Amino acid sequence: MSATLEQATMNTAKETLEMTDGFHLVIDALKHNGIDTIFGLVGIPITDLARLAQAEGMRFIGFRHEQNAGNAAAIAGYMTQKPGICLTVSAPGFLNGLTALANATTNCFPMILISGSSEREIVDLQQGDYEEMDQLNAAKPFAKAAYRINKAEDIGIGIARAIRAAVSGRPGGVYLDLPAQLLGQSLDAARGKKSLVRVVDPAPRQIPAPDSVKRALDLLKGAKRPLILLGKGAAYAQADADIRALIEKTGIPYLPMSMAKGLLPDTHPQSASAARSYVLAEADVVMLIGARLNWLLSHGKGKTWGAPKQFIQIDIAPTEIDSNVAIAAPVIGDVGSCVSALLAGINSGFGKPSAEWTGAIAERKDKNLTKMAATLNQNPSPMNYHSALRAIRDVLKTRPDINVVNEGANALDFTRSIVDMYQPRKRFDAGTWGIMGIGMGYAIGAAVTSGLPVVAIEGDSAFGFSGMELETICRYRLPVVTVIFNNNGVYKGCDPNLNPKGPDVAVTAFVKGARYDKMIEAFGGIGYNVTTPAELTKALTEAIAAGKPALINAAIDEAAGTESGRLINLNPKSAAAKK
Ligand code: ADP
Ligand code: TPW
Repeated sequence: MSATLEQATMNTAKETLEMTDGFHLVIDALKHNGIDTIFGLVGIPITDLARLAQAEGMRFIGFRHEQNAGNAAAIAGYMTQKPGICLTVSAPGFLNGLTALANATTNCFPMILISGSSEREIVDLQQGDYEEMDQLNAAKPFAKAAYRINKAEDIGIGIARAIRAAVSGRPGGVYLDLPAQLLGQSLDAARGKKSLVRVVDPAPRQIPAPDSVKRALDLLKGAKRPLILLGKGAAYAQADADIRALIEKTGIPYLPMSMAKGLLPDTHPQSASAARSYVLAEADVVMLIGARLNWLLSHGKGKTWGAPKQFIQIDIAPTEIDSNVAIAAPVIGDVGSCVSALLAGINSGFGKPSAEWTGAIAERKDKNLTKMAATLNQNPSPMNYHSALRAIRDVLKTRPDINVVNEGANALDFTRSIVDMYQPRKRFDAGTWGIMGIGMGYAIGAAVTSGLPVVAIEGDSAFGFSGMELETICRYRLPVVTVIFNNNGVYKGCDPNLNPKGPDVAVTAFVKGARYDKMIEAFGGIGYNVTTPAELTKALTEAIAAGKPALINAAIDEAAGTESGRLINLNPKSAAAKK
């Protein structure tokens, strides 16, 4: 045998001997699709999967609770249009992650929850395996889609399917079940490589029907008091320039929903935020762009909406249309394609809204802003939400690139209306559910994804749901500054205990004068304890400049705020009293 032939034979033998396994194929399949980060929490059977991810050059961000890892993945998905990946162990780990998956689906964020699971034959006969659970079926009602991969050669196609399900159409959460034995299955390396699938055009553009665009434009043309409502679907779409052009070209006043703040700077002259109740009540034609008429918009009816109106709704999900009230002009497609089609149809015959309408809005805005300025400029002692938020607003104005995470009741409502946003996709909050507990997960996800600082503005109760992740923030040295509005309780801290015979404190009360700043010091972060707006300004400025993990315990008046924030009317007692 010649030397070359001998070498070739040896190579062939080596190739046929080279094997891969489920662990490697999962990582290869994710990397093959441009996914470079996993958020998760290790244990049997996925510790080695996480190790391998790291060894193969991916980032693995390890959390203290799976819900927070899932929230980080979800917000990464919202920021990038690529599914965020959360990796957990079976049963309890999976269930901890499931809340985040359900929250992602509810908010239309693309994410994939990947959980290890027990052997099918044991689970299906309920023979009591370690962390046994029928996870696939448990996930189904809470996810946009749920899949299980049973054979190593299906890993490529299974991950492709999960990616496409997460990001195409209306984005959402996908569950992917990986039985432990799948990860250990070996496969010929060449066959394994061939089985990988790169998803082509995972979220194809969805062009709206021309007659739907014409119908919408006709309605808009005839409007006397038009209004545009921007939702987080509009922010997600990354069609920022066209959305701005549509608003400026038509001259129509607009309202951003909470996470759409900054899509255009909040200081934009056409923003009607400071006259919100007025425009919602008075508008005659309202164009919704990536926003649902759910509870956050009073379901499109009732006192909030005042005068009868007609709706135009741009959405990728056809079944969203007519979900709460009749929609006169649905435009189905992705926001980018729909907005550019509308823009193309706006010609010189398209008049700007009357001075009567824009003038009336400007008048309300002036009045409300003057009133708000007077409230913000007060300096009560102890400080309250307004004086503390004035300080935060002024610092954040100097750093429009900073990500803002926000949760709580009063802490959420006041921050939303007082702290202006200047850039798209920089505000992440309690969202569609008004859920508490997204704080540290979103903060970590946003810091890792953007590489930019995060300021998390947190009610003391809200913070408690994810507070242990301060250790994660310190471990990864993330530039996250957490500000706690500490008023000693859920909502307020001064409720009386209504059971004088019992040993316990009021149902809303926490330990008084708690020092959350000491928590971060335990992990090597920088703690600040502040009691005045001036101290808050100094601490926040310093902490942002340092770019290191920090926590500011901002002690505010325990009587400040209201129960349930601005949702007082949703409390059954108040709702019953109104009837
Ligand atoms: P908000 O809470 O800000 O009002 P919602 O979460 O209620 O926003 O609504 C977002 C809407 O945007 C959903 O109905 C969703 O189907 C839609 N959506 C998400 N992404 C896109 C997209 N790329 N194009 C069009 N619609 C989208
Ligand atoms: C998962 C109910 C809504 S707001 C809130 C709770 C517990 C906390 C309010 O107090 P906080 O804010 O954070 O101190 P502030 O500024 O008013 O003092 N569990 C979940 N989600 C929700 N929404 C709740 C409970 C709730």
